[in-house]
Amino acid sequence: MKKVAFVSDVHANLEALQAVLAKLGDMSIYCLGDIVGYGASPNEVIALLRSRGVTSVLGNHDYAVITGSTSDFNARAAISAKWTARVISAESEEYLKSLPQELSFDVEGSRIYLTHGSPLDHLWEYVDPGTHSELFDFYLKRLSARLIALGHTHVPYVWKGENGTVLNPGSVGQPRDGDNRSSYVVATFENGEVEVQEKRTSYDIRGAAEKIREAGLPEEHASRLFVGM
Ligand SMILES: [Mn+2]
Repeated sequence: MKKVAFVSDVHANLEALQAVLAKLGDMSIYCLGDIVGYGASPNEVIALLRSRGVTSVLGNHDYAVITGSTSDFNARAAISAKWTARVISAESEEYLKSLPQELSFDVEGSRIYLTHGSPLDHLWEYVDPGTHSELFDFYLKRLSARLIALGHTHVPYVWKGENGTVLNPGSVGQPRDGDNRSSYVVATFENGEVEVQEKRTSYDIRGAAEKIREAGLPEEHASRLFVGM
């Protein structure tokens, strides 16, 4: 039996990441990208993920920071990406540049596949069960995976079909499902079966929002944390 945690969309929110990591003990942790962007603590979040040994894929906000390409972003997201590119250390930038866009590996004999957006468009495509569930069995078969974990939408779900499980752990640093607590999942692998638990934990939203305001980042990035949207 092995327990694995999936987190995503930390978005430079150190207070949220600290709260989630405190719940996970020494569990293996995988991150589905968007480590930076929106929030005010990119270097601290990268350092914490690295020191905790978290394995991550690249998200579209991480990509924007390392390439300077923000043409696909709205104005407020672009401001944050440019700010992040200015304040990020050389070491943090090297780390983001080292991240793959997809990753697969085995846990207890079950194949896991990770990417930020979708298996067909790693950085940008938004996937949710409402629009994509007919594709989920196709993804699972094509990737020979028992579990696919995706990020990007900041809305958690767990979908189970005959061929396996597709999930999104939601967002650690900027939840958008109306619940302001950090979202993540814990998957238990045993005898070829996967059981997934959706988790929430509250964190110091006030502290994270204050840092965003002090950094002069758009007010909306701070105020939305309180409502979880
Ligand atoms: Mn994101």
